[in-house]
Amino acid sequence: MILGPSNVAGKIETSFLIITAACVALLVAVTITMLVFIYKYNRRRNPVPEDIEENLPLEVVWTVLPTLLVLGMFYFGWVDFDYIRNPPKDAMPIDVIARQWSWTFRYQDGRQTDTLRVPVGKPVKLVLTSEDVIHSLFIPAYRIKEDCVPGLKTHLWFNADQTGTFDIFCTEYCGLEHSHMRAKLIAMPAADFERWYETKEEAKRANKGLELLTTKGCLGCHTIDGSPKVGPTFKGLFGSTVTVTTNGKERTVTADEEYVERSVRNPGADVVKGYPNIMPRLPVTDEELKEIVDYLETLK
Ligand SMILES: [Cu+2]
Repeated sequence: MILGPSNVAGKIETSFLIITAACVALLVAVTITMLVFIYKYNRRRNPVPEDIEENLPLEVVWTVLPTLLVLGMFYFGWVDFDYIRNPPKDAMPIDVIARQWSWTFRYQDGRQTDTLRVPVGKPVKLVLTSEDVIHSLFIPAYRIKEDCVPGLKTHLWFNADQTGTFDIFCTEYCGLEHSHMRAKLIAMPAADFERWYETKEEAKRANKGLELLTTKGCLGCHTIDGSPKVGPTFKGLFGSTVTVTTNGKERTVTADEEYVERSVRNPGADVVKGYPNIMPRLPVTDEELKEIVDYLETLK
């Protein structure tokens, strides 16, 4: 069996190899037979064709052999499918929430992150859902993917075998910024993971605003370092003068608390010049909004 960065990767790789090998063997056998027949039975060498009727042993062979071959392929596929679909009982559950166009990972203690951190050597069960349209979580290195459907809970599981950082993609075309809907999976040594899991709580309290921008997915489209992304950067935004289009008319406004609230609650009302009107409406409580404004103020 081949070894991969996760338990599932190795299994998929192995059955893929077996099936590919069977297909290549068949291709070679059929091609050779074809060439032999072309040579042996062409019109020059064999001017009068023979009429062959029935050949029981041959018919049995070409019925039984392919059937066994196909059943064998099915067997390898089925065994792995069964394994991949059924997470072990002790798997650590992590909720995955997809939205246009970012990912949120929610752990059992309620913490939310935009990066999926998992311990090596422990089974992890991802419970997937979406807040808007259909997305699909794809971890290429682990050879697993599953749709995230609004109103539905789907799942995936894996056991990270090696430490490392791996890509997470959305693999369902979900709108304009689909190709930017990426995240990272970090497989950490179990002890490091425990440490992170214990200490993160304090950091979260210290920087609630940033945490909210991360978990609500704002940073999927906006940055805090001054570089423009899909939407304008947050750096230096608060208190600045912004040119926006309101009801089709261009005007300038000061980015104050009211402006931020309007932008979050009613994203289409003021559209910043030079950016498309594509921001989704995000559910944010008054308290959360206050935290976000407080944080934006520190980026002045
Ligand atoms: Cu998506």
